[in-house]
Amino acid sequence: MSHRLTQAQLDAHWMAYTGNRQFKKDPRIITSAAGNYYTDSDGRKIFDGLSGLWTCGLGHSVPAINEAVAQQVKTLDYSPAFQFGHEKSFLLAEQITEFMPAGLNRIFFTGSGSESVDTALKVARAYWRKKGMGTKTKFIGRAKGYHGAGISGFSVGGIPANRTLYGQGLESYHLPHTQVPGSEFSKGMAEQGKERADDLLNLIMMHDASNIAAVIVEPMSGSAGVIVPPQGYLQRLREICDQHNILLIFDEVITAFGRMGAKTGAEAFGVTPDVITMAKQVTNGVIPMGAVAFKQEIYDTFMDNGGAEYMLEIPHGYTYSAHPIACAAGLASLAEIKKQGLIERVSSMSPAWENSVHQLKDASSMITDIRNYGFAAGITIAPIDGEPAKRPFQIAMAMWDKGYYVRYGADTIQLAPPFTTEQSEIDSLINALGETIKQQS
Ligand code: PXG
Ligand code: PLP
Repeated sequence: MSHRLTQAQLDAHWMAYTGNRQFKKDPRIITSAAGNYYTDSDGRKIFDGLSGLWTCGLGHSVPAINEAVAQQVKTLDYSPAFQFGHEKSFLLAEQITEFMPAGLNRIFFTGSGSESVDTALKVARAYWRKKGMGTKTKFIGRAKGYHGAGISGFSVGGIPANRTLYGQGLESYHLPHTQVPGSEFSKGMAEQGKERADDLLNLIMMHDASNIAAVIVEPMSGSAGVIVPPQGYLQRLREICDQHNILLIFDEVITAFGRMGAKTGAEAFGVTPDVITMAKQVTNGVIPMGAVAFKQEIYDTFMDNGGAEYMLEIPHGYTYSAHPIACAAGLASLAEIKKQGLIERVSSMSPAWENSVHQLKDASSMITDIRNYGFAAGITIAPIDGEPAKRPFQIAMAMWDKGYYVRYGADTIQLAPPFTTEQSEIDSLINALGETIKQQS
């Protein structure tokens, strides 16, 4: 408790997705970060078991990114996002397309994952209208999906706690999630569950494809606790969307740029959507930035139907779209991922990661499921009656006290260490977590 904040200062900040009352009684204040570790206000070193919020795969305080940001602040701190450009946004757009599946080669910049989702959904509606199919306005999301905190994101999102307070959203319907009985403790992609994609046919029957603009799913659900797609599931969604002329959007805010041991979730799972949303890892979390990759035909539809050349093809964008400092951070971050070979590293280390996390099964009968892919894992903890979120909270707090930051959400503990993590760090993280869960039993 060596921080210097007064109660009034603590109270002044209404913190995001935080139990404010509990936090302000016992604040967890982080003072610095370097490599794979934070330092807190007591001077303790804490392993970053979630890479920030799935943001910092390169670890913290990466010299090349720091240098690029420092240079950019001194050279061009801001430049207007509308009707004027600066070179780095075009360079970064081209860099991003190198990470995207072939054909998704038109990049729109935003300030966050939530704005990326808003952008993808607005463009989907506008695209159909440009093609003379303006009735295609409804969206299909999925149970347990997370698509950010905007009105559009909570509408297509499928985590009940994120929806109950907010009344009506956009007209959206939801596919079932893919955690089917019998798939517990699957390593990587489960064999069961593909048939849940066929529920899309029921929704199409109910609403008609002429009223549906897009299906949006995370290729691997992150926030709800690392829900890996069953084998063949995403392929089936793609097939149905093609057959019914519905856009398929992959929300890759967590999965793009290496977390899956591939450039994208699309690449990892072998399915190419029409649109990919991204954020987080694009700047290694150093500066807020999001982006959306569109297949060229979508972009061309707007260009070909844009009216007079001086007119906007789409009235959409953000003050901070393609912010020069974010672009500088993005260029440095993506260059560093390539230079350090981190996607290959995650891919080659993920079998060892998988073995380590699945060893937790023996730690406690309270663990009812373990899921993994790339450098991500979700561990489901049997709930205390009526308080499903309590045990994960207690486990995460006990881990923090031991020097490990892990994420808790609903009934799960989530792990997503930096791409630079050593096997010895994985071992110590998993040992500490096993011990902690045992102690809570
Ligand atoms: N889509 C997906 C798939 C996400 O994971 C967003 C959109 C929204 O991004 P912004 O930048 O607006 O927050 C996200 C964000 C967690 C956690 O602990 C996950 C997110 C954010 C905070 C916590 O799982 N994902
Ligand atoms: N609200 C007001 C009053 C504004 O002037 C603007 C932008 O000019 C916005 C909201 C949107 O802000 P942003 O472009 O950062 O999303």
